[in-house]
Amino acid sequence: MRKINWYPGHMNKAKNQIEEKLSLVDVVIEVLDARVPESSRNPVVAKLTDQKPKVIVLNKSDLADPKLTKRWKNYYENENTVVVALDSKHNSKLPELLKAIKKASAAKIEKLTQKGVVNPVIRAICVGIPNCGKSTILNRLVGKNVAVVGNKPGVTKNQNWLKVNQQIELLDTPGILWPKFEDPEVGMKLAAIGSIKETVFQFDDVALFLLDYLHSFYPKQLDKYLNTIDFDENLPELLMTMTQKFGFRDDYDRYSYHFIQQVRKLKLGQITFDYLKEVSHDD
Ligand SMILES: Nc1nc2c(ncn2[C@@H]2O[C@H](COP(=O)(O)OP(=O)(O)O)[C@@H](O)[C@H]2O)c(=O)[nH]1
Ligand SMILES: [Mg+2]
Repeated sequence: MRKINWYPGHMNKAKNQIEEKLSLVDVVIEVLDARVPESSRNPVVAKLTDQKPKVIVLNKSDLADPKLTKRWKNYYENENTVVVALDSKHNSKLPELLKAIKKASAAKIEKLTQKGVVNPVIRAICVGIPNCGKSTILNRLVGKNVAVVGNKPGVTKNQNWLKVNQQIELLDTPGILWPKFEDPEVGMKLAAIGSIKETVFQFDDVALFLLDYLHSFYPKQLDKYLNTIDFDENLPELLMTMTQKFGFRDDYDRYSYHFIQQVRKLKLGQITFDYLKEVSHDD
């Protein structure tokens, strides 16, 4: 598998920036793409935020396989982590997320209340890789409350906080992270879902990856899409046949691009690209 080099450099700088921001917040909202929860997760941030109450958002769940989303939710949930699946594009309010933030910060609120703080405010930040939906979520949460709460003396320099409601404030700039670099398959998956620039990968590489993945995990959907075309173990041959049968003559590259688009547009159904077998907390 050819390796995709999608976000060169700046890794350490980003890590330091995130670390700095994390020190300012009570709760971390880690946004993942529900179609690729593990592949859109940054292992460094998972570690950096280990000790913080956390909300994991499985965003774009409207595009993901609901069965798998349930499994991933179950997989990530623990006493420090509340997980919610969201479609933040088509919902103007995100009450489940507010509830999750409250739940994750319950201990902190309790502590502040015991200290005598009258209306404790919880501070949160959205973090995640580019394109996972951080800005969309931030806008949904803040809604019309775009008022900048302003700098808090002693807490932060040059950081603006946005008011979500009486109890929650959100850092106005999300933390941007990088996905795993080492694993070429992660690159293929992120290319498949449209999260990395189209200039850094070959369409046929990604189309072939998709055929292989769909054949293994979503054979029925693939068969239905192939219609009268018989599946061919020789995937480049199959892709060529598809190119011709679907009216793209011998334009393998253009059809590859079209096929990727079809998958993104759910023409093969809701697909999750990080597969997870049934899990239970007793395992
Ligand atoms: N289908 C779907 N699209 C979403 C969802 N959330 C965000 N998007 C889209 O994903 C793209 C990237 O979102 P954005 O908020 O800019 O991501 P950011 O780079 O993390 O800030 C935009 O086109 C959004 O409309 C979602 O839950 N479902
Ligand atoms: Mg953004």
